[in-house]
Amino acid sequence: MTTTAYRTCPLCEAVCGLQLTIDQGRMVDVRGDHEDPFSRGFICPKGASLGSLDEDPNRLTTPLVNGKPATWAAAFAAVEAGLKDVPGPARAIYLGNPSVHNMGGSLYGGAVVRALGTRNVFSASTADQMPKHVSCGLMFGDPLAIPVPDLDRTDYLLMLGANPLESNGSLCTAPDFPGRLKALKKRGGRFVVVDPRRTRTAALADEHIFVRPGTDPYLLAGIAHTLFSESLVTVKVPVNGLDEVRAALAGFSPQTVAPVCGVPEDVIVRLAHELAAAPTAAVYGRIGTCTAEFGTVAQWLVDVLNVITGNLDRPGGAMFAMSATEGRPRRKPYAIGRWTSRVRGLPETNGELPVATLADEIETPGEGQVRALITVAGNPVMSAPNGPRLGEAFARLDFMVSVDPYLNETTRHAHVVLPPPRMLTAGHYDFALLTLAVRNYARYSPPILPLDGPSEGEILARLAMIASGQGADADPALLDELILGQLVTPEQRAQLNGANGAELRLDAMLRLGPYGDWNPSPRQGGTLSLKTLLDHPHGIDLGPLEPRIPDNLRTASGKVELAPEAIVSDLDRLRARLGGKAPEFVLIGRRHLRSNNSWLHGVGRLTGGTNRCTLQINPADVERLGLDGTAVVRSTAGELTVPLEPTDTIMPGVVSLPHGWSEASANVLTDDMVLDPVSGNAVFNGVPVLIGRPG
Ligand SMILES: Nc1nc2c(c(=O)[nH]1)N[C@H]1C(S)=C(S)[C@@H](COP(=O)(O)OP(=O)(O)OC[C@H]3O[C@@H](n4cnc5c(=O)[nH]c(N)nc54)[C@H](O)[C@@H]3O)O[C@H]1N2
Ligand SMILES: Nc1nc2c(c(=O)[nH]1)N[C@H]1C(S)=C(S)[C@@H](COP(=O)(O)OP(=O)(O)OC[C@H]3O[C@@H](n4cnc5c(=O)[nH]c(N)nc54)[C@H](O)[C@@H]3O)O[C@H]1N2
Ligand code: SF4
Ligand SMILES: [Mo]
Repeated sequence: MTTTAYRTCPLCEAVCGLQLTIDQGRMVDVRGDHEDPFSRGFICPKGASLGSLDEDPNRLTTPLVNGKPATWAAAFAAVEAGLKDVPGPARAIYLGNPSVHNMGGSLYGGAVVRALGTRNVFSASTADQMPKHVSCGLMFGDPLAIPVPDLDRTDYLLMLGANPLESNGSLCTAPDFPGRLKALKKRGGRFVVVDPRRTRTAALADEHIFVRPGTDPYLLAGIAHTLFSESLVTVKVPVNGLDEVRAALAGFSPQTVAPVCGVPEDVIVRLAHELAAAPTAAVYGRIGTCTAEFGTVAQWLVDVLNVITGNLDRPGGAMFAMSATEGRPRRKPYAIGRWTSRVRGLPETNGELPVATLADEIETPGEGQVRALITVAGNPVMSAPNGPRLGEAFARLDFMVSVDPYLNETTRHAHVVLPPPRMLTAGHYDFALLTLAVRNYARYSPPILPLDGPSEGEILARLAMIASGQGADADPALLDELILGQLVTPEQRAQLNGANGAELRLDAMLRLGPYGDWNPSPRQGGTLSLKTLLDHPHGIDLGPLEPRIPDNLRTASGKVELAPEAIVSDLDRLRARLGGKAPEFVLIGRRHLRSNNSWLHGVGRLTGGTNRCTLQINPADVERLGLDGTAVVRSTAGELTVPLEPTDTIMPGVVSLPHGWSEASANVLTDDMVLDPVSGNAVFNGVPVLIGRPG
C-alpha cells in the first residue's frame, strides 16, 4: 500500500512543493506538487533525487565516537566530557548552509550559540551573503530586511552575478525562477544579465553583458553617476544622504569606470537610461557580486539604484516580503564592529566573525585560543577560503563535535559525529527563506515517518544544555518551554498546538505573526496557525508583495540611510584601484544544476550530466598559453592541477572552477587573508591566479 504525502523540498532556496509517494517508508516517487500555489508543480533534478538522497548508503545511521559507532547516550556523554574543561571563550561554532534549510538548525542553532558563551561564532554567511545583511542593516536598520526583485510584475530586471537557471535563485525565493523569467519576457519586459560567463541564464536574457570579475561596483557606480548627472533621479521613499551619495560617486563617471569593468561607456549610459525609463525595474545582485572584495559596496549600490530609480518598495520594483513568522521588530539600531576577532582584529557583523579567520583563532596561542569546535551542517574545509589550512587546524583541536549525516573533509576531524535522522521524520518550515519570497506564502510539512532517535532539534537542544552546564541528561523539552515562555503568555501557552517543541514554537510564531489569529491587527483575515497550515498541505498564498516602507525601517532616523559611513568610506579603496593593473587571470566560481555545494555531487541520480569539476577557460587563452587537457592553477594560497574545459562562453583572462569538489577544491586557491573589509565576507570571485602547463 502506498501513501501520498506533500512536502517542501529542503535542497535549495526555491522551496518547491513536492508530492511524494511513500511505500513502506521509502520515497518511491517524487514529483512537483501541482496544487502548491507558489511552485505550481515545478521540480528540478535535485528535488527529484530526494528519494535516492534519503536512501544514500553513505549516510550515517548512528553517532560516531572517535570514529566508531556509538549509542546516543555514549555520544552525548562524550560531548559533555569534551566540552567540560574548555571555557566559553575557547569554544567556537560553525553553522553551515543546510542549518537554514531545516527546522532543527533554524529553531535551535541560536540556543547552542548562546549556551557556548563565546564570541567565536562563524557560519556560511561570511562565505556567502554577509555583504547583503550589512548593506541592508545599515540602509534599512535591519539586516534581515532584504528587498527582492518583484519578479512576477517587473518590467525590467538587471541581474548581476546570479545564475538562477542552475542555482534556482538565492536571496530571492522564487520556485520556478526560470519560468518566472520567461514570463517576464513574454509580457514584454526586458531582462539583462551581467556575468563574466555567458550562462544559461544569460542565454535566456534579452541581453548579456560581460563584466570583469570583481568590478561590478564600478559598473553600478557608473550607472548611478549617469542618473545623477543627467538628472534622472527619482526618489519615492524617505531617505537621508542623497547628496552624500551623489558627491561620493562623483569620481565614477562611465568614462572612468568603463576600462576597469570592461563594459563600454555607451552601454553603461544606456543601462542607466533603460532603468530610468522602464515603467518598473529591479536591480538584483547575487553570489558573483557578494563574494568579492567589494561585496558590501556592490550590494549597497544595487539598492542605491533601486532607490534612485524610484523602484524600491513599489510593485514591479524591489520589494520586501512579509513572512508569516516575522517577529517583533528589533529595538536597537543595527551596528557592525561591536567587537573584533582576537587574532586579526576583524569586526563582528550580525554577531559573527568571518569564517576566513577561523583557522587563525584555532592556530594562534594565547588567551581565548579556540580549543573546542562544534560544526552543524557545514563543510568549511571545502567551503571556506584556504580550506586545507582549516582542515589542518581542525586536526589540532582538543575537541570537535559535528552534527552532520555524512563523514566528509570536515567531520572526519570530529571526535563525535551526531547524525540527524532521515528528513521524512522531521517537520519542515522555511523560517528564513520565506522572508525573501517573491510572493507572500506559507507552507508547513509535518513529519511523515516516526522518529527512532533524537530529531535534529533535540540533538541541538541537548548540545545547548550540555554547553550551558546542565549535563547530558537534561530534558530538552525544558529548553522549549523556556523559549516559549519568552514568546507567549501562560494562557496562550495552554492553547498552543504541536506534536513536538518545534511545532509548538512554529504555532506560537504563526499566531503572533502578521497573519496570525493572536495578532491584534492581522492581515488576510488573521487565521494563520499551525492548524491552518496542517489543513492546507499544499501551502497558502498570502498575496503579492506590498509596500512596507516606512513601517519596516529600523534606522534611528526612520528613513532609508542612503549613505552609511561604513560603506561610503570604502569608496576610497574602490577609487584607489581605478588605475591599478589587472592580473593576467582571475578565478571565479560557478554552480551546476545537479549539485549542491560540497555534498550532493555523488548522490544516486545526480551524478553525471553537465556536472563537472573542470576549469572553464577561453579557447584563445588555451592557445596563447599552449595548454593541452590540463593546467596548473596557482594563487597566493595554493596550487591545483585541473582538467580544462575550453569554452567561448567565458571572457578571456577569466577562469571558472566550481567549488565543493573533493578531487579539486576551488578553496585550495582562495585566500583567507583577502576579505571584503566591511562585512568580513570571503572572496571567491576575482581571485588572481597564474595558469601554466603541468610539469
Ligand atoms: N570557492 C567557493 N566557495 C564557496 C562558494 C563559492 O561559490 N565558491 N559558495 C559559498 C556558499 S554560497 C555557501 S552557502 C557555502 C556553504 O558552505 P557549508 O555550509 O560549509 O558547506 P556545504 O557544502 O553546504 O555543506 C553542508 C553540510 O551539511 C550537511 N547536511 C546536509 N543536510 C543536513 C541536515 O539536514 N542537517 C545537518 N546537520 N547537516 C546536513 C552535509 O552533509 C554537509 O556536510 O560555501 C561557500 N563556499
Ligand atoms: N544546483 C545548485 N543550486 C544551488 C547551489 C549549488 O551548489 N548547486 N548552491 C546554493 C547556494 S548555497 C547559493 S548561495 C546559491 C547561489 O546562487 P547564484 O547566486 O545564482 O549562484 P551561481 O549559480 O554560482 O551564479 C553566480 C554567477 O556569478 C558569476 N560571477 C562570478 N564572478 C562574478 C563577478 O565578479 N561579477 C558578476 N557580475 N558575476 C560574477 C558566475 O559566473 C555565476 O554565473 O545557489 C544555491 N543553489
Ligand atoms: S529548485 Fe530547489 S527547491 Fe525546487 S526541487 Fe529543485 S532543489 Fe528542490
Ligand atoms: Mo550559499
